[in-house]
Amino acid sequence: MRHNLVLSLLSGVMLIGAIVGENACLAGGDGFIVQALGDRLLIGTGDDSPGGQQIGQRVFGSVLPSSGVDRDPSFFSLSPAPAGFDALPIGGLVYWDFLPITIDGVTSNLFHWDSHGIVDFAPAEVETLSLFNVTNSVPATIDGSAKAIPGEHLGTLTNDFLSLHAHNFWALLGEGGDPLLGGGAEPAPGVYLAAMRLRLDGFVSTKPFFVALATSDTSSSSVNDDALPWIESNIDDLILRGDYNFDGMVDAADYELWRAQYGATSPQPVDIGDADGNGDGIVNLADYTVWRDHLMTTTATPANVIPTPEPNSVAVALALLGVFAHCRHTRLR
Ligand SMILES: [Ca+2]
Ligand SMILES: [Ca+2]
Repeated sequence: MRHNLVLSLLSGVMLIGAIVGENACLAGGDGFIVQALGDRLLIGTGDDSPGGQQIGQRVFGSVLPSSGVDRDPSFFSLSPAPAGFDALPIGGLVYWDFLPITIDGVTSNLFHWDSHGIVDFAPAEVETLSLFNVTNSVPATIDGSAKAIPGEHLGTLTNDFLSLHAHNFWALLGEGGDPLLGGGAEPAPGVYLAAMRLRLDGFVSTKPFFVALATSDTSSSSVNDDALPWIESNIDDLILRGDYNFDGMVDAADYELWRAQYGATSPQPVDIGDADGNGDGIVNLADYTVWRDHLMTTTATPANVIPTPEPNSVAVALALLGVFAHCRHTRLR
């Protein structure tokens, strides 16, 4: 059944739908807007009407159709940009990544809440959530594991008013489902939570943003009145800070990655890891501080060996100060 649905939907992919929507943070047809502010990408929600954007908004919810397959929420960018923001460069390729979320010490790239009682997200056990690439032919899929999943090519920026207009398909599938072939069991009812970021060469990636997609039998009030406020209230704690290799632990391996990436500028490939812990676009001393401050504060596997950073780590960091200053100078020219 889903196979046919996917194919029929794919055949209609060239149809350009209007971006219509309700308020940000509400289930509905709003899209994700991405704009720049200087060298940073910012994510938001809204539509393409004058003043219809809430840039900086990072939480979005939507109820999926019964097929579990939908080409909304979409992604778009405006040129000229909304007041106070910048347009993105024509020809630029926008990518996404799925990031792991940590809740109550458990890390997973896809959480589920059955929408009953208090909000209580737990890792999805058998379900998968996919988002397809620009041609709707290649999916990136999260399955509840504690991994970052590199996304695909979301879209290319054009010189249109809608300089990015991507209606890539989402597919929420139950056990045995295949994003390309469909099938499988129905996913457990409720709300599914994923974290993403968008990246574009030459720009600092967006801050993580959170997508709550609910099965069709979930009430919109469970999404709007329960799940989204819960996500908003926990937004700064859902991504484990200092976990540069995205394995759910803040340990010596993250320090090693920080060392290896020192001086690198965003965006870093998520499949290798990204040590820009403070999100300023360069892997620098401030990111060492982030790592140190969050070292083992939360772990998915507390029994793991307590990390033992090299005794000279601080000295190494301080020794790099000279390099740091040079990088800053070079970067600002
Ligand atoms: Ca780690
Ligand atoms: Ca940094």
